[in-house]
Amino acid sequence: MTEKALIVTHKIPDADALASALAVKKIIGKADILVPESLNKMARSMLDGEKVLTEWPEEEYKLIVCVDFSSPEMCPGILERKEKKIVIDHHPPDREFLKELDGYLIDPGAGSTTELVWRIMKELGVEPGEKLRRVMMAGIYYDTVSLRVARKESLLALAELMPEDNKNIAEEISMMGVEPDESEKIARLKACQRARIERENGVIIASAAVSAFEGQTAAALTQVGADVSFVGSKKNKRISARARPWITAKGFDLVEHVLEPVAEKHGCTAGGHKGAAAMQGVPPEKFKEVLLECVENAKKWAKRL
Ligand SMILES: [Mn+2]
Repeated sequence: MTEKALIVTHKIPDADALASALAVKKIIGKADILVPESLNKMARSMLDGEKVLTEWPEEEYKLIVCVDFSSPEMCPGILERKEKKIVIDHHPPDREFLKELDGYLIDPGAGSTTELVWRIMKELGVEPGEKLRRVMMAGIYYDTVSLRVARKESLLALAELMPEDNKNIAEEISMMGVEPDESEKIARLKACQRARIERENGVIIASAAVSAFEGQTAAALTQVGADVSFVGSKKNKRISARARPWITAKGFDLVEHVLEPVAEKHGCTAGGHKGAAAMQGVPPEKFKEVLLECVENAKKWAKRL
């Protein structure tokens, strides 16, 4: 058994997951990072040469630290590991997974996992250094949708992390060189081109199927005008959903009102936040049907507005 800890992100890690992993490594020191499955361009630029594993190692680690996920579907292989596990996350947790854990810091009210790790760093007096500060800023920035859904806690953490170099937030973030892959940009544009657009009681609902980047493309659809969007990838067995803030401010919750009832019916799992959520494990043969049911549920809710 190695003396090291293994820090694990969810698959297809976002900036928050990567920043959290790097920050936890800074705290622990003796640790490897595992990014399950593969690295995209954004991940490579955030990691900036930092070596990470993309497959589960054979050897046993002293501890596994899961960052930015608390449901095992987000990280295939995690349940097979025998090591002690702790979780740092800001998603509503999977109750069954909690029973497997030896400890956790889960705050679904937090805007990002990065700010939870920053809380720990401050507590322990760990100085991240300028490079990691910028990485952590990016983690908070992207998980709060470029600060649009940032609450006070996220902004305070961001301000504390900001280097004293007189640059503004957009300049700091651009220094990370985080630009989406061309394939992601194309997927976003294609989703806009192919979207099925429906209107119900003043709510515009857009849905589309793509081969990948369903989360980013669902976000793109709400950016260009949809109030609620659903984008699914049959291959990834996932449907991602987004809702604009005006509609969540009226009490709409994507997980509770749309995804959970559909997921339950078809034996999938749903998770996320009221304005940004996803359904995993969608059976490919039912893909179209499930996507349609999501749209129908959103319409039902819109009718009651
Ligand atoms: Mn996150």
